[in-house]
Amino acid sequence: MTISANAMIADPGHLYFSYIRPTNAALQSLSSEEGLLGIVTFRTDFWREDDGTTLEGILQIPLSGRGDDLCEIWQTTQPVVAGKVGDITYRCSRDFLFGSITLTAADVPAGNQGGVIVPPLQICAELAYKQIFSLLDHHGYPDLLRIWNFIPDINGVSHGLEHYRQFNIGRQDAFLACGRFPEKKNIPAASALGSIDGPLVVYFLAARHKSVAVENPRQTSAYHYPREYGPSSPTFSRAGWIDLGQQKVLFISGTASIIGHQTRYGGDVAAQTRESMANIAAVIAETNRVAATPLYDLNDLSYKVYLRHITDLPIVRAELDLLVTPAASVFYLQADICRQDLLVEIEATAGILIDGMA
Ligand code: 3EB
Repeated sequence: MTISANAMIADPGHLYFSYIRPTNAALQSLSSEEGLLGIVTFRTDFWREDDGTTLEGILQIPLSGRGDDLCEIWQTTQPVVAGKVGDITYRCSRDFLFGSITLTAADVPAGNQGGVIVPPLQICAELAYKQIFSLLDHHGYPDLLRIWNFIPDINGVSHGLEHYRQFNIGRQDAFLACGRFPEKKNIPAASALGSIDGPLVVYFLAARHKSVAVENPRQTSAYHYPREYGPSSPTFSRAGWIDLGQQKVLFISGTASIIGHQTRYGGDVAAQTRESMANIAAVIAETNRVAATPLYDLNDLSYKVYLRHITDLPIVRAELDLLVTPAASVFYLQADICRQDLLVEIEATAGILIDGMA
């Protein structure tokens, strides 16, 4: 294929992601690769060298370490530069920016709003999202495509409110303050999981080009959940879809056994898995409808499955094996889920390349 100079200027570059179980050596050689946007590890053991130092440029998510030895790698075909601003560490190409921010609630004093205490975690969530939006606005990556939130002790309660609900207030306040809400301003796809103690960790992928937010007809949009789930609703969309020309990338948010706004099958992890997958299938159908082309199906996706109880893994795997080709990439991690009655959350991503399209 010949590419004209103009086409090269317009080419946003491809976006590659992979889920692997690598060694320290493999990671070190990866971290010197040209188009590297980010490396995320969910392991707890190998990120330290023998001398106790941390591998440069690798984001460590503080999960329990039960589940797969997973590393997530984000790369592009364009040159990448690294930067740091405020509490954010990032790497960006001309068209993509991958970043992370880590804030410790214990370092932030509780606030006071007209005599009402503002919990430190809520303040951290608001600060994290405000820093992210300011970075993206300043550097010209207006579209927050996908974001992952790891909330310490997510179902724990302090200041009379569950941590996840505190997080939701701070997150929504930042969207409002930065003019990114109401929803027509494009809400990102997201996952929200519980981490083991420690800091709030958020990582994200943003783009210069606009993505399309997709909702699920079987579910109330999360940003319209009623108040019974907390004072502020969660600000995320069910999926984000971005058309890069030859490549069409789909990010499906963490998806659970929720119909409308209600949890289904509390206590039954097999049924929750089937319902989550039915929701993912509905999001795919909705994406194909919006794209006006049957671009995706369940077998094109790479999956990350978060289990509240790692002992449920054989049950969940057996359900997925019935629904998805054995060739699909499926990784399992242990993490708490944002509602006490949810046992499983599944996220998925597809980065299909279309040959012969300009
Ligand atoms: C749900 O649908 C399940 O708060 O960012 C999934 C994905 C969930 C993202 C978030 C929450 C979030 O409400 C939980």
